[in-house]
Amino acid sequence: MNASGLLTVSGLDVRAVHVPMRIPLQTSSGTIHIAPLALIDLHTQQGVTGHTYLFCYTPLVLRPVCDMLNNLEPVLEGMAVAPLEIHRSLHARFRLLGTKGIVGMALAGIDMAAWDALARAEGQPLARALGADLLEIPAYNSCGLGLIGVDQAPAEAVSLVAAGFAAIKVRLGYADLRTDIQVVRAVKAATGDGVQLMSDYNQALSVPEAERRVRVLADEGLYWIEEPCAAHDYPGYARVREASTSPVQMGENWWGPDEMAMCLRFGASDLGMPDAMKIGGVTGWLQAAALAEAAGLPISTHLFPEVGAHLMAASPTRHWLEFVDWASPILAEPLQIRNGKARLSDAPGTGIEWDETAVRRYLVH
Ligand code: SMN
Ligand code: MG
Repeated sequence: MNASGLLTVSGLDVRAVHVPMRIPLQTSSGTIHIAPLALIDLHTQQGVTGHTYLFCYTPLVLRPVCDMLNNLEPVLEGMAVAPLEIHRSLHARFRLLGTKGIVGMALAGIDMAAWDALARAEGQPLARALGADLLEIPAYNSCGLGLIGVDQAPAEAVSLVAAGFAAIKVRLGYADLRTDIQVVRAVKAATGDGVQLMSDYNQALSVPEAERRVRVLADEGLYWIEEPCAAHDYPGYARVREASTSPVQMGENWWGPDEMAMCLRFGASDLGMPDAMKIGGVTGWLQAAALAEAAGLPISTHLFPEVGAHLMAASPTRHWLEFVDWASPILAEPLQIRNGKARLSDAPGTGIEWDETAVRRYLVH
């Protein structure tokens, strides 16, 4: 312990892996076959190590994110593991450049690893270290159901439900609205009434086209319609929301709680789904969760289900956990889902431990 009784950072280990995805995901902005992950180990002088990973979306960004993290190692060495203070000082250091993109990803990784170390040092799961309890969090299966067309979507939907889920998400944004509707109907017919169907456009539409499609989709029983148009067009979203009787969902592209606050100011969405990385790690999430409570906004997670389950437990307006299994092949204890709910274990921290054999298999040199 240092003079203030906190852990002290002694170093960072950063590794790059390409983890093959069981089901490739075809979205309106391209197909993802592998998960490019930056694995972070934050070491402390006291022997406690915090673990986390960053999902880098494209292999083109994986190495730069790892370089950024390695560049930050000397800055972190000797710092107390006080995540709020690390957050403050690193954000101050990058004030002139800003903290979106690669910088923001690296800062969020450091934050998540620091919180993991802190909870481990207390011998507590992260949820408990945040003052929450080990709850069961309702989860939807998001591991597929990309833009694979009306012939393939129903069978893939059935397989996602068969994995033990009562909610799944279908990607939309086909060239014409007719195909969107055909796919939604085919998936609903195949999975039955008991299954909730979320939908995601991944920003594919113009505002007028989104207004047109959400009006027609009103009777299709979609649980939510996610990111119909460009993520930062909050006035545009307010118009789409006005046109839609289905709840509008967005938030995976909020870079920090200030962008979320701006979205709320425009009344742009019915629901929110911050991304643990883009929102600023655990520290950014807690700020977002407070904003959500004040605004009465139900919030769900985006990717990162391992840390996300703990964050949901600590979120007063928790809604749904997005389940993806993209990191599972490199984890010693992947997150367990039973009866459609994520079960937080009492393992310390986020519960992330590497399966070192698998990590070596997927290492990018
Ligand atoms: C998504 C996000 C990141 C990668 C692939 C797909 C999608 C989601 O927007 O919300 O799951
Ligand atoms: Mg999405």
